[in-house]
Amino acid sequence: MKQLTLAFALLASIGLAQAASHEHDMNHDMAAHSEHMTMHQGMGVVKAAKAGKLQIAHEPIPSLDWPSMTMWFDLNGHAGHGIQIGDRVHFEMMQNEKKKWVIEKIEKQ
Ligand SMILES: [Cu+2]
Repeated sequence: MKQLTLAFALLASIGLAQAASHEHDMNHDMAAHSEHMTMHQGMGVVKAAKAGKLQIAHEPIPSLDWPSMTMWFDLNGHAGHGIQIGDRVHFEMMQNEKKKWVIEKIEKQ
């Protein structure tokens, strides 16, 4: 949650009075933002891994109209810990501001 960290850093750097008035706008922005950040569910098998990324041969993802394919996903935070190559997984992902697909949650099936 880089954005949250940034938001808190911002809040900390401005005065309390300003922070109070800023809060409403920030909440509003976050609410609007979350509408774009739709979570999608996928199933697949982990094919490869590198720092902060997993390659998954995923099944079709109806919510995105994606066929099955093998692709790399970014991992958010601790997502992916304990997951190994060859694991069959269920995952939840969303597209970030840079249009990259990021796995927020992944678990072995
Ligand atoms: Cu894909």
